[in-house]
Amino acid sequence: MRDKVTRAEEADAPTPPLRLPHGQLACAPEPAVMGIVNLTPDSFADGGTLYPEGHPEAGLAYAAGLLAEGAAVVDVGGESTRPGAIPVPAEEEARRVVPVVSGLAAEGAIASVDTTKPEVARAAVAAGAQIVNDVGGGEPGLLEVVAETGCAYVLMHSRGTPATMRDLTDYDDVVAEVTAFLAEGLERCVAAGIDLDRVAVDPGIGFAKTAEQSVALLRAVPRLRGLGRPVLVGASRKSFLASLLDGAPVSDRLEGSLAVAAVAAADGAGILRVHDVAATVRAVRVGAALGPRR
Ligand code: PMM
Repeated sequence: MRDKVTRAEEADAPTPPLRLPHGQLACAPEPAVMGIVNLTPDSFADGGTLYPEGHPEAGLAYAAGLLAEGAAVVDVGGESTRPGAIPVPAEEEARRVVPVVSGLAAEGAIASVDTTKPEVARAAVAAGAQIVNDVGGGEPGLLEVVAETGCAYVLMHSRGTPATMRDLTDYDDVVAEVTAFLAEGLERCVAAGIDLDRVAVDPGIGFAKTAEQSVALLRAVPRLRGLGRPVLVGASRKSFLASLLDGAPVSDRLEGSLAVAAVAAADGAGILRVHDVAATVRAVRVGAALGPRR
């Protein structure tokens, strides 16, 4: 009974916006849609088509398309995080992301940089990125850059590295442990001098999680909202969908991704990181209208 009351209270609390260096990102009444631009030769979802070495035009044109489809933010990444991916040196990663970030900033668009490296974050923020999307869980060096530059920050739960995370899925209670990690991470942000109105939290779907654990975390969005910050959900085209959809390959995961987006919107998620922007914008509009769920 107590649990029910808590869930209902959490579902009713308004989702705060994310404060940016220039303005803010509204995360309610519908979640902000964050479109993905992976500038890597080995991305699992788009096969590296946006990475013609030294030619940012393809990445920029693609990003402009996502904005036209309704993305509120474009997340630019230069290193694949898929399990087993090969690490990229910071200099090379910055060379990939900076031209696209600065092109987006020049157009007045909100760019986010997907990185775990302080040097890359610093270069991208200098080029105009307003959000550092940290899939590394908050290393002190990266928090320092966020505090110094005044950018916004996504704190994501993960364990290990892309090389090791598949073997790091032992949890007693995945929802409790991820929630505790994020709560502790928010405290580390405060200690580093980062105002919490600039921070979003993310359970890290697929990062050191089995399919069942990813599903449990998606069901826990109302509870994660209890942390008081916008909850980012990154589930688009991910492999847990294959286990729900008879092994569907990446190319057959659109409907599953949209189902997650609609339910996450109904549950009050603040930001959805997705590949298929136009379809997701429509799905979340309906999902948000049907929430909050009880
Ligand atoms: N997933 C990926 C990369 N970056 N960032 C956040 N905040 N949350 C995620 O779930 C996340 C991320 C991996 O997916 P991709 O290879 O399709 O970009």
